[in-house]
Amino acid sequence: WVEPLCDGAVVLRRFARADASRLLEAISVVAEQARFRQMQTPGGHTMSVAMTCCGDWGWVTDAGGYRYQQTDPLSGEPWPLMPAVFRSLAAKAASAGGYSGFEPDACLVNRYAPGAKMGLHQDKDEDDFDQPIVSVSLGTPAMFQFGGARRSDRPQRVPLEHGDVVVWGGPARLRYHGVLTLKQALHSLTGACRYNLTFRRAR
Ligand code: MD5
Ligand code: FE
Repeated sequence: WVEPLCDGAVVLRRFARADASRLLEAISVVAEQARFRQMQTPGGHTMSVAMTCCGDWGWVTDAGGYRYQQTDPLSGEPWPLMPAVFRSLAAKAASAGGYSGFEPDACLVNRYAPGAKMGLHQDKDEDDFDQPIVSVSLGTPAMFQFGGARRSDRPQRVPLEHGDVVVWGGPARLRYHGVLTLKQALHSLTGACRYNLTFRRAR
């Protein structure tokens, strides 16, 4: 079912469940070519979330800042191709959320172990904020924080579970958001981890 979050954002509850095992297998294939790593923030901190990327553009952070690049800094090789099951799910979800014709050129794969979190931030390293973002949650449950246009706006909490997909666009595209510290839990397909696929049009 479709749950409006606010103007521009909808949660598609359980939308990715039927594809979950194929998505997780595809994550393994991506991670064989570009392993999960904990990147450094420009401020010198190590992120608690482990990340990898696939598609034409990968999002990276290091002492030089946040950016998209076409190669994996660990190998110097291009990022893995975006798996077909990723592409089709992202396009299907965007359509269901009101954005037809979404063709992501970047997928950031986030892996949260218990204790990992993501602080409030905006996604603003992309060229065109008229393009939506599709986010897919797999594995153990997380509490998503959904804030406003300013960091100081008090965030709402939205629980996200295995198979939930959120489509962010329009006025929601630049809202502050984050993920609270992942609790210890077990999921039959992912063990103690939560995975999040974030599909974006970078360029
Ligand atoms: C996550 N990942 O659950 C989230 C899902 C990231 C990130 O935030 O940057 O890797 S994406 C949530 C999102 C994207 C774009 C806009 C908004 C939320 N929003 O307006 O709240 O690992
Ligand atoms: Fe984000």
